[in-house]
Amino acid sequence: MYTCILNYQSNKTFHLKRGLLTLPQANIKLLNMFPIDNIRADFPILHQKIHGKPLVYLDNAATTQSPIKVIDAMVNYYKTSHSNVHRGVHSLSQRATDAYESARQKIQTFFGASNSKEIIFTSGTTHGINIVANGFTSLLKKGDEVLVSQMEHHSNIVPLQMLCKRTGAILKVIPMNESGELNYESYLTLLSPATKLVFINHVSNVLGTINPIKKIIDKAHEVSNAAVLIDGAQSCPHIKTNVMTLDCDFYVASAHKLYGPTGIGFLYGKEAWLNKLNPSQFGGSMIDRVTFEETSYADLPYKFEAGTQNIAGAVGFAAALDYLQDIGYDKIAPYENELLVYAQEKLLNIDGLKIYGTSKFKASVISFNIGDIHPYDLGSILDKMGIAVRTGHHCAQPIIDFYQIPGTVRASFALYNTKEEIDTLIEGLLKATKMLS
Ligand code: C6P
Repeated sequence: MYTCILNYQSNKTFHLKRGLLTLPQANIKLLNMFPIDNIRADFPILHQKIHGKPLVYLDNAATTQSPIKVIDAMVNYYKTSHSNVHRGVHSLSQRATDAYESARQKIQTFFGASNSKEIIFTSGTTHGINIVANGFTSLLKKGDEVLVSQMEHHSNIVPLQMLCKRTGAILKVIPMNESGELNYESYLTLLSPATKLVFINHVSNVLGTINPIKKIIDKAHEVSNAAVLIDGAQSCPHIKTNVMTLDCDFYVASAHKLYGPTGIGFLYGKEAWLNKLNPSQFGGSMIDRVTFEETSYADLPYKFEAGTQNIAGAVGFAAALDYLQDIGYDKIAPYENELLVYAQEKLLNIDGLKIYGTSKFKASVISFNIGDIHPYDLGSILDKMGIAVRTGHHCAQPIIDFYQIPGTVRASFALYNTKEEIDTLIEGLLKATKMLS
């Protein structure tokens, strides 16, 4: 039986047979060449024991670990260049400013934005989404419509819900099916000239589904010229993204899902849209001129960067992008896909195990339950075996309600995971199931 698992932005599809990728010869070579031992050596945190057992870290959709190059870049910044940016004439401040602004440029080129003004530093995906949702307060009126998908993270649902409360706009939900795929036909029915905003994730953090975002963006533009925000939190570690090719209006992501530090991310917005949005955080750095009567805002991108930013985080973020670039998505994606297929096959051999999210196009995220065992119990026992998975609703309660379950166990794979670790997970699950049944 063949399954198509990967859907790149280029619409490339790899066919899989019994866990073996039937790739062109060149790509098979890439798989064989994947330098997993060297890569694992780059991540100091992986080489430790938890409860006396070697750590098996399978919670990468929550946070990825950082390679030593990222850690060193931040330590080096603090040792040699730490200061505040855009404020001082002194050398350290200039060094810090250079590091901060060159991180912005790195993000711009990595994600294919046309101008570094379109890259706003944020504390992460959630912050970026809030900037956009708050900014639309003055642009929406009663009766306008905003769309969100049923498989969205709370970070998308809640800011939009609040925006609707403030403006009288109506929140509409694009439904999904049992396999965890968006119902594209329903999306087309929901789209109308009243649609002003569409918020959608590229990859679901619970189901792993890769959504057809290019089609979604193009249709939104065609029908109503609605602005589309793509939540790239879960896709950017697996899928190379170019915001200009996608033609999305906004794109958000977090560095900590990309082997970078926590507390830093970015919002990409088309310049014309960012110019229309009002900022929602006010203070130093984001102003042009202040009197007691009136304040005018700074130009992009600073209008949205009030107060002192996470400068060391920006440095770490840039180093993480360098790290990813050095390895290359062309190697990472097939390797992670191989892990996904291997894990799915092994998991499905466990009696009573059900996978939630069986879309044709998936990233390396697997949510599952075993019989009636509570996911929290499974996760706690796995932890005692050194295996880190996430359990619960994963900040996407509507998905959990859809399946009428208490939550799921979620294993999510990164470029440093191995098939041996998946074997350890399977052994752990078999033991835990015996203990709990
Ligand atoms: N999902 C997970 O374990 P922040 O926290 O701002 O960096 O990212 C929020 C967020 C937004 N969208 C999606 C699709 C996400 O997956 C996340 C974070 C983590 O699944 C923590 S809940």
